[in-house]
Amino acid sequence: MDPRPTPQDKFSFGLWTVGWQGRDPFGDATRPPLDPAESVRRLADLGAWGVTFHDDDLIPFGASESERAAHVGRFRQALDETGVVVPMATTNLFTHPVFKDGAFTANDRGVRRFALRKTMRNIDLAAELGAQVYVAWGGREGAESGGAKDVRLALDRMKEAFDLLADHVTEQGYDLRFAIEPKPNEPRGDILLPTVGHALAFIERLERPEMFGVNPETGHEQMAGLNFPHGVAQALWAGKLFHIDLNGQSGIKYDQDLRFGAGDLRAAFWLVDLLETAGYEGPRHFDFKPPRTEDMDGVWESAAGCMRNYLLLKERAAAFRADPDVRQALRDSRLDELALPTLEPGESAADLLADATAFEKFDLDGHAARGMAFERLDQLAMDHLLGARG
Ligand SMILES: [Mn+2]
Repeated sequence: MDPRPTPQDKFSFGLWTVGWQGRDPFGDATRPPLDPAESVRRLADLGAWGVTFHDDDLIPFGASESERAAHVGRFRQALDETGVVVPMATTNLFTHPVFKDGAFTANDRGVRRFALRKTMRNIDLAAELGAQVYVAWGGREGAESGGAKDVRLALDRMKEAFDLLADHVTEQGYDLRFAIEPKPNEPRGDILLPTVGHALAFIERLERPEMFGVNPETGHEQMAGLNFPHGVAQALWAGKLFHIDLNGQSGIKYDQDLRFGAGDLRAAFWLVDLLETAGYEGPRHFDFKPPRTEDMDGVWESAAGCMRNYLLLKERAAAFRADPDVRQALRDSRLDELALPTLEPGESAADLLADATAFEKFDLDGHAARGMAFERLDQLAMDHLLGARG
């Protein structure tokens, strides 16, 4: 009952998570800056496998070439010392005032060109550091008022940007794929590609759709009132779960970025059950913010808690799946039947139309009267989640 994270668990953290100083729209920083090399060492001590970054987390915006090289060198040294890997990187296209109206979809064409250059520059660094996923979160791609953004044109510009970036990665021969991160709002009033579903549909319009997947974040889908495990399941079904951002959120409100397992614990249980049973092999990446009430001890406690909660839920989910009573309950709820194709092999529409048992002789009342036994199944899940079984 005391799981310890190891690199095999593939837990990764953004530098901006443990490094968040606690600045929010109403208050100043409550914690000192954290050196990226120190973050790498502390995360390695806790059992993390990977670390991820925005360009500006590692290299302050506007740094000279020599400063840039020094920052990257110090980071690389910490990676080499600890064996921590860089599975993913991303671009900060939201902090600097120049991005106030977005980056790839800013109305100002010069800003769009600058944003592409900034992104391409960091893609080169990401590839150099061995990243295989490049996340794109368009936090400022959106609007507060209807006339301010022509959404159809903005999507043209978004497509243009991603097509160009995919060309760049292909031409350079990088082993890198993109993961688009949806979010419904915050910081913009309404953000483009607000949910996993919007992003999946958008990807199919790109020139190289095979290079694009999604990076769903727990809290982002839950801010829209959506079922996070369902969104992730659809991404898996589409072969598009390239990366995932795990955190906690308590319902429809501002983006809380709580540690994983906090907030909607039941959704976290079903999510871990899904990832572990679906054979997802990518990083388990935590994109959370240690609350600004915490000092540095609280920050590391919070980071350790993300991994601990994942591992505890993984144990609970495995016990649930292995329980003979659960297996019976799954059959009683006819989950095995859902796995059967609705038509017989080779059966056509005409064959179905000719099958009287499917309609004319179908036992409508019998099927309507039969309960699904889902409450028994769900209570078994609750018993496992609460540690009352197995
Ligand atoms: Mn978030």
